Amino acid sequence: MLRQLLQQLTSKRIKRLRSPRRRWRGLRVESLEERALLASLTISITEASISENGGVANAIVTRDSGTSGDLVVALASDDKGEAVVPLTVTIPDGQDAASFVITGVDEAIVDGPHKVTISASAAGFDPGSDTIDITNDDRATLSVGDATVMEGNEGTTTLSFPVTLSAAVDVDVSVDYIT
Ligand SMILES: [Ca+2]
Ligand SMILES: [Ca+2]
Repeated sequence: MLRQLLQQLTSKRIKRLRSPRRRWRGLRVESLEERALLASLTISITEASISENGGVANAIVTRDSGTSGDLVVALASDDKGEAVVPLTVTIPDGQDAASFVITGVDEAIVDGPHKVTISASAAGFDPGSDTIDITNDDRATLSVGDATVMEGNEGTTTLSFPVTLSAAVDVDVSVDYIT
């Protein structure tokens, strides 16, 4: 009886010892496959923000797959009305990175800072991205026009004053006034 029990226990223990090893072998294969798929691109933009009017930022795109061969990387801005980048940049053979510039796009609208995402992609690589704020350089002035009304003989009469802005504004504007 005791011998049988010991045999059962030993056999269970051997199974337990073998089973994790089998799983571990499986895990090692999966891990290597995943690692092979994880080549990726990263973008690093030096400046946190630039002006829409003449602002230029420097950026670097890096690959983590070694330095062998030219790699043509496609670049994109998610808001070409605020910032543009070259269509492509090439990481040369023997290098793991290449630099490019981001250029602000000027317009005449009074707007707040816009966050723009710059992304890099290439076949066989996970894409990379970074963001930059494009700041506004436009101003608008308020003006209040004249109003006239006949005074009448009694009661109250409404006077309407036109309030205008000298330039287009991309945000709501509230105006305080006193009479
Ligand atoms: Ca402007
Ligand atoms: Ca603007």
